[in-house]
Amino acid sequence: KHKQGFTIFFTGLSGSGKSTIANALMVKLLEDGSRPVTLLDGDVVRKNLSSELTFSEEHRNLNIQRIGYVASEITKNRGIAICAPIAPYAKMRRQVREAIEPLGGFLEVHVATPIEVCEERDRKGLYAKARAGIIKGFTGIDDPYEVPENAEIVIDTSELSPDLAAHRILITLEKHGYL
Ligand code: GGZ
Repeated sequence: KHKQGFTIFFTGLSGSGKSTIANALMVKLLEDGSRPVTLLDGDVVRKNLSSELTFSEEHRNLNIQRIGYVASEITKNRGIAICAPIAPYAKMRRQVREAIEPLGGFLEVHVATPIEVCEERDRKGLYAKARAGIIKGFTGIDDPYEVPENAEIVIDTSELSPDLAAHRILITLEKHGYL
């Protein structure tokens, strides 16, 4: 009892599978039932917390700063925060990590599904729009994604199902003593 809180911070391209894995993980953590779980999904945050922001570097960074702040408060209060933004910039990912690590656990999960696979899926038709120049500054097409170098977990959803991915994360959380 009185375990510390922790944050699971997903990062990866649009369509890489972050939301699907994050949701599967949330279900498993809720089954465990010991602590409240808060999911801060990229597009939900965009709608509710960052609705005035664009996808410029400055605004993406502000978006990640907000997500990081909410996650740090949850972690401090011994809850579980699951964040699932693209978070394309290493500097911001490091900033969030450094803010949260003193308050509890922090686990970075790089959903490293190849862009060819994300684009092939194109569940929202956004890659087609980006290729056509209808959306400008789309991550991985004409906007940067800085590949994480210190993620605790790397998952490629073209090789691993969302459920197995969530299971792997759960095992890692146990190994770190967070659960
Ligand atoms: C990247 C974009 C863009 C651009 C709209 N670049 O697959 P989705 O649709 O549902 O998730 C993507 C989401 C990315 O928002 P984040 O808040 O996660 O990004 S960041 O961490 O960089 O702040 C995508 C949609 O918004 N989307 N335009 N230009 N993704």
